[in-house]
Amino acid sequence: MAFELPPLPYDFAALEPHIDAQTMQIHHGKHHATYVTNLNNALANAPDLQNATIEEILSNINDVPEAIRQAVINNGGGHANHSMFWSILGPNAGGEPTGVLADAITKAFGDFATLKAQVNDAGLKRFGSGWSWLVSDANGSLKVISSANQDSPIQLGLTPLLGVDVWEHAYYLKYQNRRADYLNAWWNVVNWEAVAARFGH
Ligand code: MN3
Repeated sequence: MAFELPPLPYDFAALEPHIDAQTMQIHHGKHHATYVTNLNNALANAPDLQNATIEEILSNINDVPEAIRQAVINNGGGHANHSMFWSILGPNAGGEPTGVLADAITKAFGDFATLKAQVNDAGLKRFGSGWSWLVSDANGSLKVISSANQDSPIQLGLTPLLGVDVWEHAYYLKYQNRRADYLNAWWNVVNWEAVAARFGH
C-alpha cells in the first residue's frame, strides 16, 4: 500500500495572515506531495517496508537497506514531518497550552516564554534547511532540539510534539529573509489541543 498525501485539515488561507495561502498551497501540494512520491519510489523494491507506518520505518531506520536508506530518511522524514506540521496548526489557534502539557513545559523550561525562546533560537540557528522541535523522550521529559534537512526526531527514539519547518519554502514568499519574523508569527497558529494529544493527554 503506497503512502498518500494527507489532505490539509483546513483551507489554504486558514492560517492567514501568519502563513499565507500561496505558501500553504505550494508547501502542501508540491513539496509534501513530492516527498510522498519519492518515498513510494524509494520503497518500490522493498515490499516488506510498504505495510509499515512511516513512524515504524523511521524508528528502525538502520533496518532499511543501505541503498535506499538516505532516500527514506529524506523523503520518509519529509512525509512524517509535514504530516505532523499540518496537524498541529490551525485557524483560531495560538495562545498557551494548558493541563498536563503546560505542567510538563513548566517543569522542563521554567515557563512557556522560555520554551518559545528556545524553539525560536534553535530555528534561527539551524543553518540552511531543517526544523526546530519540542520533543518528549521515553520518560516523558521535554526538550528542544533542531534537525537538519528532513531528519526526524523519531530516528533518535524521540516523540516530536511540535515542530516548526525552517526551510525557506515554509516562509520565503511572505517573509523573505526574515526567518525570525516567521518564527514569531508561527506561534499564532499552533493548535495546542493537537500538541497535547501527541503528548498523550
Ligand atoms: Mn517543508
